[in-house]
Amino acid sequence: MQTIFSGIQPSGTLTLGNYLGAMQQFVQLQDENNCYFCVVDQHAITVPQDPKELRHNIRSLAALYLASGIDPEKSTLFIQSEVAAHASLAWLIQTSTYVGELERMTQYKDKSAGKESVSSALFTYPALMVADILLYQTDLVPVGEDQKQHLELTRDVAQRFNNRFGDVFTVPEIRIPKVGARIMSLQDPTKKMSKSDTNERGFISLLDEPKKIEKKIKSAVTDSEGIVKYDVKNKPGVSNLLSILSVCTGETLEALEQKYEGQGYGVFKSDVATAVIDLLTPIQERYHELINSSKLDEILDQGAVKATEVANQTYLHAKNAMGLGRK
Ligand code: ATP
Ligand code: LTN
Repeated sequence: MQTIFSGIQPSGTLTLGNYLGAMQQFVQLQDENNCYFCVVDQHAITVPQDPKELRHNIRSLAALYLASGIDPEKSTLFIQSEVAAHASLAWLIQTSTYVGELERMTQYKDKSAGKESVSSALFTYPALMVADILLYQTDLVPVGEDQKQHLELTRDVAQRFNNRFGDVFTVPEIRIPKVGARIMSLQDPTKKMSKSDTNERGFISLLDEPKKIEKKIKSAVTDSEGIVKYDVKNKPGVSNLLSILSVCTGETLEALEQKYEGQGYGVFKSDVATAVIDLLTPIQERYHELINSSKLDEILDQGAVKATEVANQTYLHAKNAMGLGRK
């Protein structure tokens, strides 16, 4: 049994990319491992958020974790800001994280590009992510492809801290799915699908109605060749839809290429839409049962208690190892 940790930001409604790249792995992993899944609300505030909307998004994300199949009997589900040790350890971690390392982070470069006032928290954000992971003595972190660089940094910082202060942290491994690790925007298939995209047609939200899903997939950017073939470089749009269909149905990319040989994009797109709708309908039903229930609060309360217990131990260990405080 391994310890698993992962987090998702409540920065909007989850997209199909989040589900296929991250959530689907979480659900599979929870049967045989000790899992912690977190609503990382302190990460979301590294860019401006409307307080009312943020409150809503936090609750909605927690409900979506459960609706997607996270089982509170098997996994610990909690909200980051309800476990004080995350921010506390992040400060200690910052002292072992170099400015040069943070400057190389592509997520920071992307999110700060062209902006005038960029918060210092957006820059130091990876240190908080490192703290999230190390607090639980995590063995494995399941994430989408875009988080690889942050995970490599986590390993470097954990090793550096251990070398200086003794064996405090487990050095985690990264787990990225083979297909679905990078679902692209439907409108610009060279950009990743993102829940904070300003163009709503670029992403499918897990809560989109069937009609909307169909419309978005039918208007997804492809090419004029009319051949259903997986070729990311020359046919990014079609390849993205093929990946989506493959992870939704479990069929291999090769089998799907054969199935749609000589058929053009009409039938193909309509099958992609059906597969996505079939995947999301039961999730949406469970979501609507949960979102206003007291059961959701109970689960999150229990999750915070359990996470706090484990996180405090590691935090104390790290703090003592660095010589802070009196004992
Ligand atoms: P934001 O747009 O606010 O930056 P996001 O949509 O990129 O958010 P995160 O909360 O940063 O989502 O990511 C949650 C998880 O989903 C991470 O493991 C991340 O790697 C994964 N993920 C995000 N976008 C995609 C995508 N397009 N394809 C596959 N996995 C993804
Ligand atoms: N940085 C991640 C979200 C995140 C995370 C984590 C993922 C915060 N803390 C810990 C895995 C483990 C993102 O932007 N997707």
